Amino acid sequence: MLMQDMTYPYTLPPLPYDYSALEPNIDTETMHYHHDKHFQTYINNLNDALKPYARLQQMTLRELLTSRLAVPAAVREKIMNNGGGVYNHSFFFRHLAPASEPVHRPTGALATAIEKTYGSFSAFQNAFSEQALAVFGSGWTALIEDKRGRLKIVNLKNQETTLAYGAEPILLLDVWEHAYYLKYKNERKSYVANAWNVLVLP
Ligand code: MN3
Repeated sequence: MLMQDMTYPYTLPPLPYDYSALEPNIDTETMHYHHDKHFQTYINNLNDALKPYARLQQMTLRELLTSRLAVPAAVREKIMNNGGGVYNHSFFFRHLAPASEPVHRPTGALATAIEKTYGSFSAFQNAFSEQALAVFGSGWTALIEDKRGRLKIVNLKNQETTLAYGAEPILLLDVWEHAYYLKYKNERKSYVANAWNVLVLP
């Protein structure tokens, strides 16, 4: 079951590959910190915020994130921020794979849609990378299909999610510094360029 369909209490899903599997594109130490510490912290904080609210504990993560006003004001920001962090990271880690696997180029309907919208996969990569470099501070870059069925690259601040667009991410790249700083330092551009070797395209 996907994490977005789960309810309280949330637990850290194991990485579906080894911590070193994405080397040298994403280093082992970053994977340990990012998955075991950062992701775990969002999960802990979300559980902590939900602890006193039996009603919210019955709601799935997706329901929580799309029912902002149903969440008491006292914990709304905490649940939206940390729930968003859980949603985004659950997607992010699941949609990375070792560079050797043949899953890093779009196929089928997505390949056709990308070509139609951007001209070519490499033109799409350039557009997506450029947008990832334009995220000011912490956030994410995502590819979504909007409500009219068009592909769209969107930037998300902090732990906002694509659910704000009524969509699940097709592709989602973490551009918080914690995603790359240990290896790439301030070179987000190199991180984004190398991320294409390990990002999974459906
Ligand atoms: Mn992160």
